[in-house]
Amino acid sequence: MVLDAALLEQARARIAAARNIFVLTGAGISAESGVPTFRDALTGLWSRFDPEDLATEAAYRRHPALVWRWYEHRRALVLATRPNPAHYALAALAAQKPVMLVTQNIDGLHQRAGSEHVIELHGNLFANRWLDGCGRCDTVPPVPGEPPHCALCGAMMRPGVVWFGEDLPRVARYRAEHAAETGDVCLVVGTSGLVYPAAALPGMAKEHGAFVIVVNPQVSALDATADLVLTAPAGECLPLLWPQA
Ligand code: BV8
Repeated sequence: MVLDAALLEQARARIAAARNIFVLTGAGISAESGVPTFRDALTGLWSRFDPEDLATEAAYRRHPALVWRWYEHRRALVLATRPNPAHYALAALAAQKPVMLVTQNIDGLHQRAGSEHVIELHGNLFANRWLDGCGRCDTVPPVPGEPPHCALCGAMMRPGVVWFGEDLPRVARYRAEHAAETGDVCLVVGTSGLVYPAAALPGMAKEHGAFVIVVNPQVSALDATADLVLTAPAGECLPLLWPQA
């Protein structure tokens, strides 16, 4: 992928001059780690489903084992991968200037690359919680491939992620909106810009005066909001945008 030198230089200058950078990442930043993007995540058993039909509470109540195994499959996938140069570059940037890192991803790769204070808008693949729990839930020994159940009330454990139709965690949403309102540069990396309310954040940043840079090898719904689009994979591009440790 040949990056336009003038655009690269313009992006470097904007980032170097920035006081406070708001970064929004999506599934594309983990693609070079081998984690399928959200819209590519449905393989094998789940290939006949649309993610928006599987990542819902209704689907989980209807087919708990199918949905639970999809998350178990994705947990195993993520555990077998490593952060890529894009994740590490963002961790290096945060050592040079204030970075507010907001991610739509649930894979935890930013944290494994050394980023702290990651704002996880859609939860985390490794944080389960109870569905209709009694408040004192404790698990019976889990059956592989089946969601664990509470020994006291029989409630089912569920993935600690935000499903479609569910509100975002209040604190994460507040912190993400604050980042959009205060960042003087908004760096959007690896997202199709199709899932709301996360996709509204770069527009909010622009309304508050931020310079918006999009990094994506494909066109995205956020290109129209961007002041500058770098058409490149994140792992190749981000390490070129600021000094690495
Ligand atoms: C809610 C966790 C309301 C689960 C996910 C307007 C306003 C508000 C809501 C809506 C709205 N319009 C519609 C809605 C409803 C819905 C929605 O947005 N639907 C879409 C499909 C139209 N939103 C919701 O339901 C949200 N909740 O609004 O609740 C509410 C309010 C009060 C009270 C009750 C309810 C919840 C949305 C969260 C859903 N959960 N994930 C799981 O993962 O299993 S979303 C899921 O999509 C992932 O988190 C993923 O990250 C996210 C977004 O997708 P992307 O990250 O962009 O990934 P995608 O595959 O699409 O694109 C990858 C990109 O990477 C591509 O552009 C590709 O070109 C690029 N790429 C590839 N390789 C690279 C690369 N880029 C860089 N480098 C590379 N190498």
